[in-house]
Amino acid sequence: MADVQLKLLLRNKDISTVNSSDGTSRSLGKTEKPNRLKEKVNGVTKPLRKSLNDSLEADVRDFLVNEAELHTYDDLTKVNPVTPATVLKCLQARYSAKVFYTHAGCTLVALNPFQPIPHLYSLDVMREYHSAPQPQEFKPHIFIVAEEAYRNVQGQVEPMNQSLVVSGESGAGKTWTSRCLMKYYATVASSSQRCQDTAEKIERRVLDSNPLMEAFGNACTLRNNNSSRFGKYIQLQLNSSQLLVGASVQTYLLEKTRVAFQAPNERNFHIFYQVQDETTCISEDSLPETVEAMMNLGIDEGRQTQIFKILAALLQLGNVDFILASEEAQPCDLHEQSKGFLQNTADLLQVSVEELQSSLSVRTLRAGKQELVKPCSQSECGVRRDCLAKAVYARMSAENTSWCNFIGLLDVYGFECFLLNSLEQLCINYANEKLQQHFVAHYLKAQQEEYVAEGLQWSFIQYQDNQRCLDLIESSPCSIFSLLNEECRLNRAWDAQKFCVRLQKDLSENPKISWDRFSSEPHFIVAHYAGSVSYQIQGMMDKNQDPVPPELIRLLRNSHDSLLHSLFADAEQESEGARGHSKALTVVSKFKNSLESLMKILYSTTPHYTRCIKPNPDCRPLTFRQEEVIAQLEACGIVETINISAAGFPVRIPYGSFLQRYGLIGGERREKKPEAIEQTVLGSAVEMIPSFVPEDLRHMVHCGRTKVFLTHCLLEKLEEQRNRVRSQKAFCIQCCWSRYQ
Ligand code: AD9
Ligand code: MG
Repeated sequence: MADVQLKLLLRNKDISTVNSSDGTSRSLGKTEKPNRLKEKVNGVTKPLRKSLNDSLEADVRDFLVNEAELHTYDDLTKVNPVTPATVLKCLQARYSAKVFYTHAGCTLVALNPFQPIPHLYSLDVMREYHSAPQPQEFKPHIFIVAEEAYRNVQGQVEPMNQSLVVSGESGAGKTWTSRCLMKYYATVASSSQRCQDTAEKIERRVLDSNPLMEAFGNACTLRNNNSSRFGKYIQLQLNSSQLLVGASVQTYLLEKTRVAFQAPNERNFHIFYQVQDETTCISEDSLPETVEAMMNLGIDEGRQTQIFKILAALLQLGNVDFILASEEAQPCDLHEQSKGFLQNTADLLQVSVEELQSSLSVRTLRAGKQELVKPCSQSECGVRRDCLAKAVYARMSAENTSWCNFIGLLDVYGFECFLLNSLEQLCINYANEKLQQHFVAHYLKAQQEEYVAEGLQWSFIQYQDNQRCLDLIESSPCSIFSLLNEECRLNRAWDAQKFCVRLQKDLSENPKISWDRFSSEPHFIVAHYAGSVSYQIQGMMDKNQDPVPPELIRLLRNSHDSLLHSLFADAEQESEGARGHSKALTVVSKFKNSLESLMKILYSTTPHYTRCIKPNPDCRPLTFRQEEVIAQLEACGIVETINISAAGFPVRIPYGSFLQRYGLIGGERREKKPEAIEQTVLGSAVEMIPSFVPEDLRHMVHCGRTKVFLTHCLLEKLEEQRNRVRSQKAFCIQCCWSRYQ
């Protein structure tokens, strides 16, 4: 048995800043993805990557891959050899042939068609996949993943919970895919035998959670008209008869800053436009639908009225502006037009207008037993107003419950790298690092199984995953998160420059961090698995504390509205007053805790990964941009898995084909047809192959039960050798011929 040793080298891709010819550097542009960077050499911009077509020519050997048939490859790992270029070409060929799903080993790659493909998702198709004895034999489809999880959940010995992880960049199709999965389960896991009422209720509730969550958590952004501004993990509970009996949703990191601030040409959460009775930017999403969903989810009319009144209050609050006080040392005054808005806000929130105004404009300080009041500056008043809106919105839109024995759907934000990246991106990319670690562990297991099936012994050494990067971000006692939390605890004036120096002093031994020396603002760069990202330090502490002034908490707890009162009943620890106390949970601590519980759940389930790919940035139907796609394949880990497989023996050639092509190197006088060899090869090939391969290269080849496993390097060498032998032969023939002349 051959002993296969995998050595995986860490890729060093510190490319988040680009040195230009004048010696300065710049951060990544908004539309630049880490792997789409270009280098400037003598003022000329050249792609860093070898031209894709060049490498394609080199990689796609026609005896391994027939380009005309590329679109027929249902599994990217069967493209031979597996390289980023061949994989890309295969996906492009399939996309042109309007085939949108492709397996990549244990992962499903879903290309967004950006146009409705109704026949692909009809009830009939669902039933076909559901009733097939072997759905895997059907064309790749999200329903295969859905069905596999559905069959696994009952397990043969004991029930095994399943997780469907859907990832990809904004607009790639994650939410669309999650909805599709929920529709599938609502269809196949419902029973006609059950009491019609209950059954209908549960399936409806599952489906109705979508418009409701999207109304409160989605918004129109530059990259997606219906962009989810939160991560979500939906658990669909099945009973022992495989019927849907309940559902729950856990949400993560809602982008609540959007309530108070939207980038140019972006919008607030859909629900605000719905209650204003405006047309929303996505036609299918409207207030009547949201109301119906609420009804079906058991949110009665009384509660609905409370919710809409609070939303209306937030809309009114957004119009409240403060102006400088007429007398010094007095609290800021209200802008004349704002008085009515403030009154409306107070009425809708059912709080006293005086208390509302003072909690927005006056800070209470405690010195021992004494209370001092200090007027807030004009800008502080604005910050407090936004803080009130964000706190109320975040509390209202988060309702979490959980239980066990389920299929879980994770629709999670993908890796992000913008022109300016801050704490939000650090948290999102940290979550992606965690998921990537989980994915790689799972992928390696699947690889291991294939090697074992071919009779190769798997022992891999020196495999280094992204643990160093995770250590850098989250470990204690010394990581970016722990240092940031320490600053928050000390509660001293935040100095971004000093914090940068602290990071340099305490973390520089970790190779995953570096500094943007040419930037005027303090930054640090993290080398993530999907590329390097430069993070701006300025503003991080405020974002991490995210304190709600105690005056605002008091105000909301005193509200006569029972919903608002209950939402803030236990809000003490969010309050600014808790700063400096150990119980004050920072944003990163809360995020880390909830991510850790999510990871615990994921590790206890059987995962199924779906990677959604956005084939072009303009959401144009059936348009495939190679550069766009390869960057996403890198960011979602497909390239990483290709690299892992390349670190082993990615070229796999059946014995017959191997002898046909390289027979002449090993002393075979001519290249035979595979059928002719078929009978004899299995016995003799294993002995013959070493004679083809020089001694020092033998570790690059392994003989499995049905195939020869090779490294890329050996394949190149065999090709060279074959060409040499062939040209010698041609030379001999020429010599013979000239002798006869
Ligand atoms: V974001 O990270 O929440 O901004 P998503 O969730 O990845 O993003 P979404 O599912 O909202 O993207 O998809 C974007 C749009 O692509 C949808 O509104 C659809 O118009 C379109 N889409 C996505 N998948 C499909 C599909 N399988 N068939 C047709 C699709 N259209
Ligand atoms: Mg989404």
